[in-house]
Amino acid sequence: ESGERKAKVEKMFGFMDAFLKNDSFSLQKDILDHVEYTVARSRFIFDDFEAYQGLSYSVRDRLIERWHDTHRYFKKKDPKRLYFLSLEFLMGRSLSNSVINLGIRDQYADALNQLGFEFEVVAEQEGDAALGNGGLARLCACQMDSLATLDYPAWGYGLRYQYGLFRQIILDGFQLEEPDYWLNFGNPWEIERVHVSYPVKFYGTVEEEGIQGQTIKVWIPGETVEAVAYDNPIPGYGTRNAINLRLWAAKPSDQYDMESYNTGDYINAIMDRQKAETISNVLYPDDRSYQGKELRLKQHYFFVSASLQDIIRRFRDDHNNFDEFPEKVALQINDTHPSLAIAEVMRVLVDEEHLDWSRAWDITSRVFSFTTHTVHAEALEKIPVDLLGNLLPRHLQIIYEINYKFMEELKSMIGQDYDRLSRMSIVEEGAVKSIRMANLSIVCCQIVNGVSKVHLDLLKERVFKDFYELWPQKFQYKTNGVTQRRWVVVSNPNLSSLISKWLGTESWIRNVDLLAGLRQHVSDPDLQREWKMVKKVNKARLAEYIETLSGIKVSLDAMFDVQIKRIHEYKRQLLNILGIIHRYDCIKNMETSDRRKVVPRVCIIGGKAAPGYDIAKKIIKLCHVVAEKINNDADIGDLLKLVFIPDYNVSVAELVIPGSDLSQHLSTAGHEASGTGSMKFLMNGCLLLATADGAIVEIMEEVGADNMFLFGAKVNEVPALHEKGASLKAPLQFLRVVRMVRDGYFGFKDYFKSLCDTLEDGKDFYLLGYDFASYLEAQAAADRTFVDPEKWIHMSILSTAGSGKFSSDKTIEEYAKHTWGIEPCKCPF
Ligand code: AZC
Repeated sequence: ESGERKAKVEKMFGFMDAFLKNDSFSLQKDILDHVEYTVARSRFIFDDFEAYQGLSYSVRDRLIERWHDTHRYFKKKDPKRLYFLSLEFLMGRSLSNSVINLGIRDQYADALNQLGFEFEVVAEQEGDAALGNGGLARLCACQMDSLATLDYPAWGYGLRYQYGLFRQIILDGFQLEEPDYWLNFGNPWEIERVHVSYPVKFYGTVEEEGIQGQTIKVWIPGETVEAVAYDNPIPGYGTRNAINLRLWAAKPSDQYDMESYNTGDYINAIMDRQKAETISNVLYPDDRSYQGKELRLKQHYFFVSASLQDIIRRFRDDHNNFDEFPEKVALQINDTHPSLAIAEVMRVLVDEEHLDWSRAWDITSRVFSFTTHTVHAEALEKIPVDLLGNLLPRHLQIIYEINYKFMEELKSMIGQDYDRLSRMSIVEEGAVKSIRMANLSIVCCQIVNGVSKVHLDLLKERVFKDFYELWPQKFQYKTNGVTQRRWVVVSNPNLSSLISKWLGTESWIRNVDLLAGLRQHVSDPDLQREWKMVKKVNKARLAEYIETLSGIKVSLDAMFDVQIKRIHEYKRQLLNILGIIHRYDCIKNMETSDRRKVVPRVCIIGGKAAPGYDIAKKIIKLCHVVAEKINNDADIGDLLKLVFIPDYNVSVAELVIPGSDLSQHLSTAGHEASGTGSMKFLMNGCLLLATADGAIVEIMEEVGADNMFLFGAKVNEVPALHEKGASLKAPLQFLRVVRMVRDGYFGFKDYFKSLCDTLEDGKDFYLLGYDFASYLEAQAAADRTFVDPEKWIHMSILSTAGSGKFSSDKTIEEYAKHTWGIEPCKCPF
């Protein structure tokens, strides 16, 4: 740091702790400057989108300033840093979140007003950054917000996909996928770092060389691609700290290969090089299972290699002894996707730094920790050996060596139990010999985390049983959480103000334990009235959105009943739809006088199906045909409506969640690792109708089972139910609604046949039939409660009051203490 330059700047400008000012005049001037000079539109004539751009660039300036100060401070203090490696981050929009975290939302709103614009309208111009699939990816985004807010010295690393998660288009009730070329209109939130770039190598051969009497392996790669950094500052709330999310994009390498140029085929040589960019082009949209695809493996290694070169370079700036690496660096691998990093660190230490194997292994196993997000064994990555050996020949050798040593150690501990040895081996023998990335991660990492208490139990008892018996101390869990900044303050400003008013402080935004203070006011009629008012306003906003989308007018007096998440058989959107058919059928068969007792419902479903997931796509279509029938049945009127919200994403969630009364989390027990949607609804005072699965079990402990509507088989009952198989008979009501679909009551009889087949006795793996009766009971209980508004509001307030445990701030504090060993490092000015 140049003290001289700093003194000069101070003298010229009169140094203040923030270089940029936040008074209304300065903000207006900054917005106009950016409109004129960055966006290159006239400062006199510009539209909402250009206002969004100018505004965002001016916010970005403020982020950059904090970012610089934070990183200068980190550099000075040199704390142990956390590097959070994830192939997916689902950030959504940045504008509102940034200005709220910077504490200048109102100032900006005022400045915009002076210029003739409205903040909300301008903020709506922003598209979502959807560089991820679902829960896992959104969790990372929430955790970045908490890491910044809690002043942890952390970096996020990811990939800058050109195409984010596909856009869902609904045509005649069928899902179509459209590419999400999200960078089309520029991205004011990133900073391209042309000078931060690293070569990433692929293919080639491994040769042996003798150096000082030792034989070492040398990888002679066959292809080089350049990784260029794009930085996305992440501001903390109520702190000057802003951390970095560094995303890599692939570019052709400068290290050109003479041969292709010498052939004289200049154009084709360039076209070939251009192919390098495809590596980071597209996010894989399937969140179910891993297919051994070369491009995907290339993405993983591209990401791992670039990130580690960057991390090691930063470490080397201040250290030259790798024994200090674990004291200065924590590497978190988010699911197994980045787990090649283990082999890469070993390769660098052994082949490039010439450390002996055991020292290198000791260091490597002390820096990594691993979190798994699934209970489904088929979602654990397996990389075919042929593929890996071709793309990364040296890494395959290293993984074999790690496995060899592990197997030897294991044999000495458990003897010749070959079944168990083969189950635990990193290498899976079989028709396609493969590397089990989860086993590699468990063998290497000192700590393996699950994402809820139930998830850990399942890991211990089922998924990683053998490993748990060997190393019980490795296995921990950190219950997932979501950030109250985005999910309440940004998306539900009315509720946020109401909470602050009743708690007498805004401190809950940083110290979420304070939310529990709402309990003492729960019976206050004033709070109840205001709480109800806020819900009504949010429902009106959602109703307006629904009307614009679908033309359907919904009544604000109806219960808004919502299920939004990726479409999966285990998440049982089908159970929801069958329940709706049942409700419809009951109303149709009711005496008119009884209809008066029916609680009107607006059922809302949203979510994307993986493009190749046939059954999930049929569920979407079923939802549409059922909606078509019900919504056009004049006889039913406002008693029941069904709406499918297309293209569900983060910003849609921000609109839908605050306007919901009831939210459904229906996974067959033992299938949802945690679930985080439930937490967002809970914070917003929506009541949950749920199975006792994943984090719901802990939510029950916090808010009390009597403040929720629970149903269905329990985690420990499911295996026995599966054993009963075909002898498990579904109830008549269930058979009746399935029959309606099967017989073509809603049309598309042939198309739905395979879907109905999954529900036959003995084939109903997800136990829809078994759980149906208790599901309907839970629904009936929700109806009974809804007609007692006082009781409903009471439960709603208690839901928010009990949601503190599910803030990502809590999760991150746990990780910091018990997994990463990092301390806050707060930028002082
Ligand atoms: C999800 C889990 O399904 C969900 O239960 C959990 O809450 C979430 O991770 C965060 O831990 N898993 C995924 O989203 N998985 C993929 C591959 O996208």
